[in-house]
Amino acid sequence: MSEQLKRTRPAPAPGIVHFGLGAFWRAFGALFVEEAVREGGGDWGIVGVSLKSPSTRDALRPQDWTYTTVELGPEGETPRHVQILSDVIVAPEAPEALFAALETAQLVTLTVTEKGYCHVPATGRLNRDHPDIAQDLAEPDRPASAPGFITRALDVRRKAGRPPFTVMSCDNIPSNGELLRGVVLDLAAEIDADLRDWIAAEVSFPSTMVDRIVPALAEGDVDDVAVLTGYRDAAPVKHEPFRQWVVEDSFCAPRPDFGAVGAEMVADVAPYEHMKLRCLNGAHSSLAYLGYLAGAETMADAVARPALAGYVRHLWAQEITPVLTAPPGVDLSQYTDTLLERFANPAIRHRTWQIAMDGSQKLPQRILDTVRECLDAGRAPDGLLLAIAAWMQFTSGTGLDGEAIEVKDPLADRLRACWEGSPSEEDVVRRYLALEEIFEPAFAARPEVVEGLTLALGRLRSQGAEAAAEAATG
Ligand code: CS2
Repeated sequence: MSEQLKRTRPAPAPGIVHFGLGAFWRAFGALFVEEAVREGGGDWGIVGVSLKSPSTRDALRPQDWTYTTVELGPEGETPRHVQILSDVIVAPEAPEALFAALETAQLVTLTVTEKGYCHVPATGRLNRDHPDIAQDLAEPDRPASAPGFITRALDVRRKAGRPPFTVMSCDNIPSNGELLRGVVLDLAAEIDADLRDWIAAEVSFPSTMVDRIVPALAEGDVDDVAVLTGYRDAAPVKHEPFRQWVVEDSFCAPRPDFGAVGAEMVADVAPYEHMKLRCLNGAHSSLAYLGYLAGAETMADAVARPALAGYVRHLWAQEITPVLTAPPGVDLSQYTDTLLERFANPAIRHRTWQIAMDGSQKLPQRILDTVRECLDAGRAPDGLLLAIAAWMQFTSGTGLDGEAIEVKDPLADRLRACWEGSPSEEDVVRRYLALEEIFEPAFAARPEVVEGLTLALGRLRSQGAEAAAEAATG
């Protein structure tokens, strides 16, 4: 039995509050912060916040909030003992501790996944029907959502006459800063018009593009890491070597020197976000649904199948990049070649099922924008329409051979209801397209969309995922 992992050096005094302490942030942003402190010093300890589950806090507490990351490179596994977290708070259990941290923070960062923004995916506006938002509005000083805590903490700073912190979203959403700003302003406007105006004038919400593949902890990881390091860590994280962080350089308060440790500080993140969301995440989601239905457990298994590798190459070359503007100095065909290599890394056991989760929140920015732009440009997005059809099949809760699928999605019940009463394929498609949270009515009404999806769903169900992928892209 190996020894328990323990802190070997003190954390810096806290300066950052991070919402959403999942595997991704611990293997990405936390490393940039730790490196920036190593280079330039500063009080940039991170207070990690979980909004719901206590599991990360409970795992990290006995190890003094430290943990191990393991980089899975071509030359083997490189462990690192990360010691930048100064505390972990489970918001509903200790709201006062969280407000105390937010009173002195300079920077608030978020990786709460798409659904954590409590917005309507098709419009980007605050979803007032969301149960957490209902709580934020009913009792603004006992909020439930990340935007609710941020709005409340900003109000406290305003009333105390103190300057605000910067609020930086690090989730896979286009214009994530602007989206978060809109949600916070909508929420603040309901609470107090002066608060709304103060936030609008004083607080920066930089947008960012984040990229590193970090699968969820898998069975066996804890034991593997104990063998590698000699220490028992209840919450290690494995990740690929690649990382890219593009940050809009717009901060209303001090920040660590991210630029000194490899982040690209730019004036406009939009071209980078579009490239990453459409090329990486769009391909990821497409391969997740088709791959899962074809029986591929991981992304590497999916791209090892010639039909699916050919399919994703076609998506990039014929559907996604022709309607994309490359960021300055980037060659999109090189970029997508690198993506295929990253997806194929067999050491990264990134499950298709994990990526398939929350599709209702992911599809608009990953796939639907490209489909619309292809149609406007007179290009046939048959491969992406097949991906949407595969998502419909996946969210029916039943695979192509009749096997049950566990569907995790905030709209899971409504998605499954589209299949009730043995409807025809065209009816299934029309029912899905009627979900306005996901599909804008003008998009859903396009005949090419209805016909293309009906054809794709029919092919998928009669020929199977791999043959349908070949037929759509051949
Ligand atoms: C993935 C992303 O789970 C998913 O939806 O597409 O987490 C992806 O691995 C990251 O965005 C890569 O940067």
